[in-house]
Amino acid sequence: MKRALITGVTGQDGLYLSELLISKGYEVYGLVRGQNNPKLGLLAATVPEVRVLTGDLMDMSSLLRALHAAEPDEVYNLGAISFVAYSWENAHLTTDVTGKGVLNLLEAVRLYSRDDLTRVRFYQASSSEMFGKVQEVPQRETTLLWPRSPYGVAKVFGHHMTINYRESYGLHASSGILFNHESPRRGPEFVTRKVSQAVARIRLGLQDRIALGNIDAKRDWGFAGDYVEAMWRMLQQPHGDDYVVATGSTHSIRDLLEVAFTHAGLDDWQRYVVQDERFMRPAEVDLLVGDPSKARSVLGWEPTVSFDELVRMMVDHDLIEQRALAGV
Ligand code: GDR
Repeated sequence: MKRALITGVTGQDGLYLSELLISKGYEVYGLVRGQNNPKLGLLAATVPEVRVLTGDLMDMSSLLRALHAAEPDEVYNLGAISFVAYSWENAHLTTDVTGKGVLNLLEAVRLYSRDDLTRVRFYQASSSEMFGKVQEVPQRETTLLWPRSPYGVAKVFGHHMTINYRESYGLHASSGILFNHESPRRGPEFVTRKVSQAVARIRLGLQDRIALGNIDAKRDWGFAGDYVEAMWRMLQQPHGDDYVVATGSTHSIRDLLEVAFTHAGLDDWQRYVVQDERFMRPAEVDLLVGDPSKARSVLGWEPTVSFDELVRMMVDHDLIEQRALAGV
């Protein structure tokens, strides 16, 4: 039986990846931060098989302890401060967790593995935010990185550190450059879920308007359940490498609004949307679209959910959830 250790196990991707690995017969250990973490209940309700270990990406000795407890074959580093807008207000903390946290975990894996660095395979959750002010369209593994947020800068550090551990020590380390990936489990601070929840509430008469920032930005949005499959496939290869994981199509937030409102039976989304300066970013990433051909050819990976299907899935979920919450 293979064993895996996942950081960020209570997040959207951590939950999907845990389910995937458990369905493949893995013993899954999840690193959870802090005392009485409120997300523990969600984890226990969704994937009760996960064995919880306590630790923090900023505390290397806790990572070493977790590695000794889990004795993993595979380590997936999904833990991060992941909300881009928040990273300007908390640049140091984002750098420590999202950037230096990767180094702490890589170093803990190296120390734990001692003289046999083939013992553990490592996955780093890198991000399309690293492309920022894009230097090439579509973005691929070799595109020059130009991050536009403290979060993006921290992810670039983690990405290069992962490559450095692969090249310096021969660690089986892979970096998945994942473009935006969403689901009904997405946090409500991210734009897709913010829209799907608002649309459901407007449809049910619980809310009148939604306030957004820049609705002209374009993203390559895929389904998170598909993307964790790509993570796992990376660690099954003979060598570590870097892969773009994306759908290859891009849509604006206007497109997202159009599909979401229409699906809920509401015409003319402009009536419900107001622009609010509070949601504008100091520097925006205008256009992201990935080229997933390497993931397709090497990993045999394909996305299975289209943009429209994804948005409809999220609106359907939120209509049920909001109806239940409001008792209507
Ligand atoms: P992103 O996701 O920053 O791409 O990072 P997010 O959904 O937050 O923003 C996408 C785009 O929507 C615009 N936008 C708004 N965004 C939010 N959150 N709220 C709003 O009201 C709003 N209005 C407009 C943003 O300006 C942006 O252009 C996500 C995160 O999951 C990262 O952790 C991950 O690395 C990348 O995706 C890939």
